[in-house]
Amino acid sequence: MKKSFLSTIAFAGAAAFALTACSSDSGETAEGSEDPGSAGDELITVGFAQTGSESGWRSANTESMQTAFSEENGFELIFNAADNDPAAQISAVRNFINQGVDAIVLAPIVEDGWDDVLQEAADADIPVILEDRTVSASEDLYEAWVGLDFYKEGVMAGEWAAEQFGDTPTRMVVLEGTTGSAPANDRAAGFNEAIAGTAIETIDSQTGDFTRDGGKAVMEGYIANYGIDNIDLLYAHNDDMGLGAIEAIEAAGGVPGEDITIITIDAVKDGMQALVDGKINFIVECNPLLGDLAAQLVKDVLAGEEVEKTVYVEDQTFTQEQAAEVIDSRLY
Ligand code: GYE
Repeated sequence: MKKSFLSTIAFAGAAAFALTACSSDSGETAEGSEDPGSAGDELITVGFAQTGSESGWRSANTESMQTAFSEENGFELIFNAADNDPAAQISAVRNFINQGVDAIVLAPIVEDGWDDVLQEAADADIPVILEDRTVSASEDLYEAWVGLDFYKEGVMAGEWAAEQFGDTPTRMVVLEGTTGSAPANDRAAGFNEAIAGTAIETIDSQTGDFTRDGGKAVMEGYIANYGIDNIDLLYAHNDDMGLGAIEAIEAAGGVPGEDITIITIDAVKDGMQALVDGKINFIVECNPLLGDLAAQLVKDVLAGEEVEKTVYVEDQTFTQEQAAEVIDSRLY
């Protein structure tokens, strides 16, 4: 049955070359910003609407963005973190429009609900660049997106699960990311595609909101309902929820990584350490260092240059041995 995954892999692989462009579109030029960013020019004012600070991935992403959008690089950054509240994030973007920023960078918490405010930005001639997560709104309403292939991440996680458990009846619980977010939707879809036809059964799947506390609380519920002995596999949509779940398993007297096999996504430092320690069994990377690419897109769009509409950054996967080899040289 693993062979049936090949078409999925081929499809996902085709979409995931590092920095591969899927389509291109000409950027709009903001008024009065000719040749932005070169020496002697005024700073480019960028409003960045970040999701919040829910995870280690998010901390690394925020740092990458703040470093890239620095004054030395020609930017004045107005930073907003919405604490994972979609309505607050829409308000933040509306505020950026009212302030008349040169460009808006958005890491959308959820996919839906962006049509109106993105249209308002377009009406105000303020270009919008998406980083990290995607939106369901029309592509015409933003200039470009840079991020990761969440579907492929799910496929890679699911393929590993299928290899490990294949025909063996396996009871799996899932810790989903934020409901309605692109990575939660796509990581679920990719994983399910990859395990289709195996004997892996999803016995429960709930959101832990991408946080460590959320993952711990939901895992406590799973343990209370099913018992550690009746859970074989945990798929967590990010490292932090997996790390929270590890706390819950240990508190209940279980051995994470042995009693329950654990797969997570991100490959941030704490996750990689848990993998080296044998508490997590497999991690799919999700690279948070998107700042330089986002900053370049903003400069290019404001300079009226044609930019790629979709910019993918490539991810890799780690087993325990692979993690041990690279952990000291990881940047996040
Ligand atoms: O995996 C998770 C974070 O959108 C890719 O958001 C990002 C996800 C990341 O909270 O840790």
